[in-house]
Parts: sequence; structure tokens; C-alpha cells
Amino acid sequence: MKNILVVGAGGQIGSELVPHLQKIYGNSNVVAADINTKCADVFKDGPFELLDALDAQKFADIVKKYKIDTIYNMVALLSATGEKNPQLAWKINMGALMNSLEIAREFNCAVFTPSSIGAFGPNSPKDNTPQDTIMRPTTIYGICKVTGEMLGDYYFQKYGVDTRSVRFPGIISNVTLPGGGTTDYAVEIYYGAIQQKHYVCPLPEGTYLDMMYMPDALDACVQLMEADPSKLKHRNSFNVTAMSFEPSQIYAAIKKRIPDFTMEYDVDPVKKAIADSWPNYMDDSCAREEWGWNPKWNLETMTDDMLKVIGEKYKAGLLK
Ligand code: AKB
Repeated sequence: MKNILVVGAGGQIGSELVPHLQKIYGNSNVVAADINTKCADVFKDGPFELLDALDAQKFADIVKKYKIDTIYNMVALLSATGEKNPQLAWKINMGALMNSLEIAREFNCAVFTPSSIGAFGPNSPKDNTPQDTIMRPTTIYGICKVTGEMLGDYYFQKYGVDTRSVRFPGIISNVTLPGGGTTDYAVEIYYGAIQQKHYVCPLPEGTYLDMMYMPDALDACVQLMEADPSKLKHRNSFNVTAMSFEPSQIYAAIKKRIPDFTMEYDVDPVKKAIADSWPNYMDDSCAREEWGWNPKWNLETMTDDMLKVIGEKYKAGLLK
């Protein structure tokens, strides 16, 4: 039986990962931890602990208390926020990861930490970006991700810590909004389409980026952590993607379903520069071969589901 700790549980991925893991492993076997006190009201179905992931002593105490054997470290400042305060991004992103790795080493835990398309940089091949290629990111977020990937492999090779990771693309979801990412537009556009029938897009037409719907992202986490270790030639981190599109394509997909939806561009130069340094689409064949990665959602099916779920929330008065 797994005893899992999700650190940064209140974020975009963590808030859906916790109930997903609870369904699989049982509510009491998945501990949610976050720095935000409001999360105590959200994670009512299982144990919740208030935790600043930079507090190594409290982090270790929680791992001891619940006999944790698997840590999902979901703590991170995202790419656009990171550029506003690079020193803070390094402190939080690397601090949470180092604590996860050190505590995992001490208490013999496995560790999952997401990497990102942000680990690539302008020198990486843009199309069909290979699993193993040049990685010279130009954002502090990406520098943290590449460092994190290398640290993950280092802790595996040197100490035998079972570290595994994926390079997530933009994650599109309808429960918790992302914050401060470059790919956030692909979430916000659905809310704009339903609420205002209009959206102002911060990335220019033609900016292709890899994307994934949340249910596939959750499957990726569990599938990789459950994968037979003898089959893994890579560990930190696997390219994974489900779709690649640029703003006018997601706009067209929504407009097909909401004909009076309109979109204009007001390009954010910081986000544009970040997006321009990332792949158009990645080659995720290693993930497919080594642990059976096989995403189920595409732009059309995801758009149907996003509009349905968010539309229902507005109708029920859960969103204003
Ligand atoms: C971001 O845009 O910063 C994140 C990511 C792709 O890692 N969503």
C-alpha cells in the first residue's frame, strides 16, 4: 500500500492530483500539504497538513508521521511569475525540490517532480523536440527545471532514490486556475468565451506550444510512478504531450461551438519571448515505449468537455 504526500497540493495540478490519487490508493493514504491555510477546507476527504515546503524539519516530520513512501513535489513558481522575481523563483522551486530529495533519501521515499517544456531553450530543436537534446533554457523557471532534472538523476544514481519526472506541456484544466504561466491563455480563453464571449490573447497567432488536458496529466503521473523500473531507460524527465496548437486554432475550436465568440491579440512581450524559446511540439516516443504513455484527449474533445464543465459551473452560480 502506498502512503503518498502531495506537497503544493493547492496548485493547478495538485488540487486535482490529490482526489485522483485518493480514488486509486484510498483517501487516508494520500496526505495533501500546502502553505495556503484555505486548502484545509478543500482537502476534507483525507489528511491535510499546513506546510511551507522550505521548512525541512516540518516536511520531514510529516513524512515520519504518516510513514510516507512517495512524495509528489508540485511546488513551483511558473515561468512568467518567475521572470518577475528570479531569485524568489530559484529559492522556492529549488528549495522545495532539495527538501523533497533529501527527505526522500533519509526516509527511503520515491519522488515525482514535474519538469516542463520550459526546460528547453532557443537552441533546442523546435519541431519534434527529441527526448535527449541540447537544453539551454533562458528563463529562471527553465533553469530550475533543468537543474531539477539533473538533481533527480543524481539522487537516483548516487543514492538510489527512485526519482521520476515528466516534462509537462501547458496543462488545461477546469478546477483550479493556473497562475503566472506562459501557457495559461489556453485555460483563460475558455472562461472568456463563456463569460464575456471575448478573449484578449497575450500570445501572437502562430505561437505553437504543446498542451495537455488535465485527465491525461493525472494519468501520466500515476502511470510513470507505477511503471516497471527495469523498463525505464530515462527517469528525469520524459517528454510527454497530447496536442500542439497555436492561439487561432483554439479560438477556432471554441468558435465552432460558440459562434459569437471573438478574440483579439494584445501581445505580452515577456510571455512571447518565453513561448518563442520553447518547442513547437515534442517527440514523446520514449515515454510511449518505456512506460506506455498514450494520451486520450485532443483539442476537439477537450474543448467539448471544458465548455460543458465551465458552463455548468456558471449556471450553478459557482463562478461569477
Ligand atoms: C508555464 O507556462 O510556465 C507552465 C509550463 C509549461 O511549465 N504551464
